[in-house]
This record gives sequence, C-alpha cells and structure tokens, in this order.
Amino acid sequence: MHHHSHKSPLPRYYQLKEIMREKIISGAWKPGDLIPSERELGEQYGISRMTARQAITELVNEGMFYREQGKGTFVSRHKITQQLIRLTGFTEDISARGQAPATRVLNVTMIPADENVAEHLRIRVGLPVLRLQRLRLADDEPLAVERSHLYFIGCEQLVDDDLEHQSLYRLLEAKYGIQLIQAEQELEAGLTNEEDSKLLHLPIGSPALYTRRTTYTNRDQPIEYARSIYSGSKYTFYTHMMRNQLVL
Ligand code: 16G
Repeated sequence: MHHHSHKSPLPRYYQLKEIMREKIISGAWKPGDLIPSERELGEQYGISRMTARQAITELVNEGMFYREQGKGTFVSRHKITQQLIRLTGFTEDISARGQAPATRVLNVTMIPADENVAEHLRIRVGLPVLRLQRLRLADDEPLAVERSHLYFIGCEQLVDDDLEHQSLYRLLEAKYGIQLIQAEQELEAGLTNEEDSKLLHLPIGSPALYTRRTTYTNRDQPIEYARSIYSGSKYTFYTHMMRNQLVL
C-alpha cells in the first residue's frame, strides 16, 4: 500500500477503501469510470481478492460506487463530494467530479453590514459590504444556494464583474490579487424553506445541509462570510482524519 506504512494498524480493506476514495476525490477516477477488478486491485496492492471485495462493497454501500451485472463496478454520479481538507470552491469541487459547474446570480448588491456579518468579517457595523446570492448547478441540476458577504477595499467593483461565468475564488485571486489561505466551516442539518425549495426544485421541508464558511486571506483578515444550503440528497461532505499516534 502506498499511503500507510506496514506497521499501520488500520485493516487492509479499510486502507484500500481510503485509497479508492482519494482517487475519486482527486478526480483520478471520474463518475461513470469502470474501476479495476477485485483481482487487479489485489495484485496491485498485494492483498487478497476477498479484502478487495470488502473495500468495494463498502463503497457501494456508501453510494460512491455502483455495480452493473456482468459489467463491473463504476464510480457513481449522484453524490458530489466537498473536500473538507483543502480549501476549494464550488467550481473546483464540481469540476473534480467531472461535471459542469454553473451559476445563476440571484442578487448582487452593496449593503451595510448587519451585526452578524460585521462580527464574522471583523468590521464595523454599517460598513458597506458586497452581498452576493447565487444558485449553483452541476450538469444543469440545482445543487446549492449560496449567500455570501464580502468585504475588502474595492469590493464594490465585484458588482460589475461577470459572476455567472467565473469562479469567485478565481476572480479574487487572479483579478484582485487576494490570497485565500484558510477557512472555517460549520455544517448543520436542516430542512429547506419555501424560497430555497423553489430554487432547488425540491418539496418544501426537504433535508438539507446548512453550511457557514468564513474565508481568510494571507493577512488573516476574513474576506468572505458565506451561508449555503445544499440539497441533502445530492451532497456529501468528506473528511479524512488521522489519529496522531498513527503518523508518529
Ligand atoms: C463554496 C463556498 C463559498 C464560496 C464558493 C466559491 C461554502 C459554504 N461555500 O461554495 O463560500 O464563495 O465556494 O466558489 O462552502 P466559486 O469559486 O466556484 O465561485
């Protein structure tokens, strides 16, 4: 196995599962791709076919793979994974899944920061911030509603930028020369309200994932505070965690 040492106490099927999961997340394996057979995986990683089968079966059960009788096992399309390790934006996440990201700008305007926004952006209440509301789609299917507030010197210029065909993160980095370094994010389960249900083409009260993200620049200044609603049946948040002792 490449990822873990031989002394690693993690079971082998589990290690293979994580290796295959990384292949999907990194985009090396794309939705619809046929994955190697149990025998091929066994040979490649020096494990038994049984062990390879167990890893595959668990990923089938998690919805990452699906089996087709007589054809093999394929990478699923329906779940979009947002990495919780690297700071990535919507466009990057969807592209990594081999799908086409798209954006509909619902609203973009300068407004005075309310208390909540001011606190998250660490600015004075009432300072003008850019409010951007976007519907995000993958392969023409609505996935998320994102409501962002941004503050930086010159942020009002964003009102005139083409935010339907460009990634916000890329714009900030390439046009405004802002280095995005890190973010904090919270996740919470909830149900869709009337407005979001309409936008996401879901019945009112559908399961949803609510996220709040504050993104920081290289100067440790919060630049964006975003609240998003993800369609619960279409989105997976993935995180890979290691216990300290294992890597020592
Ligand atoms: C993510 C972020 C959002 C950010 C966007 C940039 C959350 C809560 N949302 O969707 O804050 O604006 O990525 O994506 O995770 P973009 O570069 O494709 O515009």
